[in-house]
Amino acid sequence: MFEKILIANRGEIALRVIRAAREMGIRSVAVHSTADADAMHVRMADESVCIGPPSGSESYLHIPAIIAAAEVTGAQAIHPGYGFLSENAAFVQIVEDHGITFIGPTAEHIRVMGDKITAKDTMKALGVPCVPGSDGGVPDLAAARKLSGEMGYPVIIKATAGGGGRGMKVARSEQELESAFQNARSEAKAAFGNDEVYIEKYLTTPRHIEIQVFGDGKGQAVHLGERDCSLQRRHQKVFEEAPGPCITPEERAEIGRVCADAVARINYAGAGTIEFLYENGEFYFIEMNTRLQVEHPVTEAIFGVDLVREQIRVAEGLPMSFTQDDLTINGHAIEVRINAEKLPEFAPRPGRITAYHAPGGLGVRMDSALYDGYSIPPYYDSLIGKLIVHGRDRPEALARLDRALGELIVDGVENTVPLFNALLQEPDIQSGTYNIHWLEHWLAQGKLG
Ligand code: MV4
Repeated sequence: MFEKILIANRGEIALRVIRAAREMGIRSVAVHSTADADAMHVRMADESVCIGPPSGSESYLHIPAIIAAAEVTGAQAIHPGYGFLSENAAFVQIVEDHGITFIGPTAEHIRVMGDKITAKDTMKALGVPCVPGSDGGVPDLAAARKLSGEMGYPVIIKATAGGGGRGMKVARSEQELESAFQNARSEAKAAFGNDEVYIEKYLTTPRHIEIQVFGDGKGQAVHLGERDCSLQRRHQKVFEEAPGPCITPEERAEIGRVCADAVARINYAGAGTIEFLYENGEFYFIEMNTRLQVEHPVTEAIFGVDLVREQIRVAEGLPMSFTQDDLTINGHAIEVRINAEKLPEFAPRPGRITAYHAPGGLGVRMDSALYDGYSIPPYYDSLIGKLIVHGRDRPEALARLDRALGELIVDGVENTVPLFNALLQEPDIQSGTYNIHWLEHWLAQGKLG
């Protein structure tokens, strides 16, 4: 059993991991930049190590400093959280080469899923339904023209090394193909140093439905249903819910079984998310994320499990504490992301928090590293809290969200709370009738001013 683990992250996710570790009797080591000396994760951990100056690349991304911190404190394992080094295969290899356990999947699984063509090939071979498209990379414009003509427009051109929406171009007709193809290539080259692209049929009005999977690394795996994360702005999720308002129990059982079987067969270890586009009752695989996601609490709420505890157990070589038959859905959960951003532009607003009060009561969870008087530094992302509500059904969760937002006080920096107050008034949000374009259309109509 681990006696001490290091958390290579900051903010609310660092607290999330420290809390799970403490409940398991495991001591925690926080690492921090000089800008985060007063951060809550440093205060909450059992010990802390300063690993560098403010910029992420010189601190939370600086592998030698993190390895040194683990070595000097005697931490036996490292939890990466999300972002930063969480999907960096080279980091995982270095951690393991130093005799430290990485709490997450193997370097090889991260590498496979990081290359979007290899990920798709792997999933397809495992029986996961994929978006129709090119067989691997598309070498030149002539090949792109031929395939797109056969498949029919619209098509989407994606970077093999991309993901999360970076380096994608849509071509709605053959006339648009040449510039879309060349732009996708040059953007991919500039962003990832790799200009390989692939092509898919463009789905015009899908929902983003992702399946939570969990493996023990030894051929056992389960699924924990889906989350609907369709409400996004510029590929940043703002509102997530589980179960998906449009997914039937039969659809869940079927796609869940396919996903759990797929990750079992590759001996996947730990938490993973298989992302799909969902349109006209069909699921189409797009990407797999090999980390714990920001929105994992909605899954924890409806299944009553602690996913970080399970990650730590599996990293220790223990079995998961549940089987598929133990996993049943209880009610409905919604998460909203509270970002230090000025609306309607979503412009980052670092600064001092002059008052903070977290909501409470039945079915309310506030994951945040804020405190009264804290200064949000300008160097990192703008997520300052996640409000998660759980109710017996979706209407109860929506009412609870409205009530909890009313209790929440975050003064001193503008933030995204007014967005959620406005969204709760919308009939489409109340009914769960939205797709991946809904939020951008709504914002373009000037609904936030
Ligand atoms: C697509 C698509 C339509 N058709 N692929 C964007 C992020 C990346 N993970 C995949 N993305 C998309 N891939 C096909 N074949 C539309 C998107 C997309 C999107 C997906 C999920 C959530 C929000 C989105 C917003 C714009 C485009």
